[in-house]
Amino acid sequence: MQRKTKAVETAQQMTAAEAAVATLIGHGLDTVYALPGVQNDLLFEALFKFSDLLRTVHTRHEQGAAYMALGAALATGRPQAYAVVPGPGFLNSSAALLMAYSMCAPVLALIGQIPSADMGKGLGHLHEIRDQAGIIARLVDHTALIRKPEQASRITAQALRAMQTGRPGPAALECAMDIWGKSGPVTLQAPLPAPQPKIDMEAIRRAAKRLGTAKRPMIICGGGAQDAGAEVTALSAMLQAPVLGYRRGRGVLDSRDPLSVTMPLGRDLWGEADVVLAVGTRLFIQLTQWGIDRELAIIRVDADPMEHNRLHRPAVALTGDAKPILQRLLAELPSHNAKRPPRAAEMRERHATWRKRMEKLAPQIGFLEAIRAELPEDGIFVDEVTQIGFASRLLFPVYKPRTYLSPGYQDNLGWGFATALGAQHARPDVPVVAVSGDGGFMFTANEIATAIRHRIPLVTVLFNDGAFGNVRRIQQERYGNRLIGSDLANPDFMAFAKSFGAETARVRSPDELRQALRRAFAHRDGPTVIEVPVGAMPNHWEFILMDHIRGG
Ligand SMILES: Cc1ncc(C[n+]2csc(CCOP(=O)(O)OP(=O)(O)O)c2C)c(N)n1
Ligand SMILES: [Mg+2]
Repeated sequence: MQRKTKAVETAQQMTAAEAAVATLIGHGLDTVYALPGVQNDLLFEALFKFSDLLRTVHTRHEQGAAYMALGAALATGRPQAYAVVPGPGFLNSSAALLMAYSMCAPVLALIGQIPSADMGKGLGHLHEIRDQAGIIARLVDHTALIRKPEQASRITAQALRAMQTGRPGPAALECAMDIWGKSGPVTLQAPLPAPQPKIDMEAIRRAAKRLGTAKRPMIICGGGAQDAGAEVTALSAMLQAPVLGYRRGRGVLDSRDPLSVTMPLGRDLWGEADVVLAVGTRLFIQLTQWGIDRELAIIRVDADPMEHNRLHRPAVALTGDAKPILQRLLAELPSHNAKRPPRAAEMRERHATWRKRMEKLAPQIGFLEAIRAELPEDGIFVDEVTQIGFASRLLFPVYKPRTYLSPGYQDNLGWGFATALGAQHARPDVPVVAVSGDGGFMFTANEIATAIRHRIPLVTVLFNDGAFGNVRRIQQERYGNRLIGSDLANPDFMAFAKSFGAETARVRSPDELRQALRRAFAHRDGPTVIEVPVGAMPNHWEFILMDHIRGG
């Protein structure tokens, strides 16, 4: 039954921009990441008016604003917003918006428009772009144009609801520059409840029976399991089922639990399992690389019903948020559950065996251990498309949900620094550390200025090998050492970071890194950049790109 939501206040005279901003505040948002310009002047007037309740964090490039909103959304699990001018402003933010879509992150883009009377006429207004709405609609599932102040609050609330409905993800609102400033009688819209799909209890029972009678059950978590840590942990213990989290599923089950696995051990376990419970994951690697056969039954839990059958028809499909579904499953399971011997000792041994085989990654392991030793349990680690990042996906222990942010299937190089800034801004209570290569860091290094301006104490560990090292290695190993476009002329990173006012350190060993991190985490007034000069790093790909283990 759809509940009618009451208007929180009676109508009052407001501009469209004020209505939108007041609605964001009414939904619990406390920040807009933004970069101004003439089309959004009247939006910024509203942001000024409400600045006691909603902070405007301005960046130096629109990609920075959008990545910061993404980082804030990933670190908190709550919706976040950014605002940019149309045309180039929107396009500058688009790689981050694309990424928010691929990561199912609730990011709201507020995008300006040319004067309403001329939209679509192709006159060539400042920042005009053909069919902006059409381009936006390719990037996000929900988009709307604010046409009148009277509609602005409801349209904003609908966008925020859409971001939490079904498969979560970004939404976008456009508003013409003259409409932002138009006044009218506005009734502020309270949050609209997101419809929850009814949980299929018959499917819960079938899933419980399958899992309960399984000999070697296994759980696989993706980003959609991040808010179901307690339930996954309880299910894992009840079933003695190992839990595989790679990248976006890391931290759902604490890495210190011997049943918590990542790759490559997860692949061995996939090869042995008879029933897999897949929670909020596309199972892309498993189904396209590791293989599937009739001996393995899959139970899927996904907020998006389209996801269940994309690659394979599961034995049981459950649609909705993971948490309530797993709670039902936990209640149903004991009446079906077989007794299984505890697997802790076996799992410890298997972890140790793989750990030995991965010793060739010693340089990466050393630095990752140093970071883990200094980063508190609830500190946040932001992964990047760099060799240390790839190794972290396999080897960095993660203790809690939402403390390991990994860039999803888009794998945008250069997301890390700005996204981590957003995470640190939204979670000032915990330290955030970003790792980065010299290549990726320079994508958003300009945002050191943002960290200084807004006193964001992000700690960045920058691994400088003077190259797009990952690309260089591929050229060396696969393309006869024909090196092209992979060497980098770098600034003196310490002088560069210092010139903004950042704290800096240059370290050469894991021990030195630990000391530098200790100092950096104690400095809560602004950013620190720690440079680690490194040589070529050993190849990690054999532990990530592994071929089939089932299905012939
Ligand atoms: C947006 C984007 N452009 C290009 C790539 C391809 N790419 C993947 S890794 C990489 C090199 C990264 O260099 P660096 O950040 O220095 O890390 P390193 O490999 O040296 O450790 C490139 C260019 C990408 N993943 N994303
Ligand atoms: Mg590099």
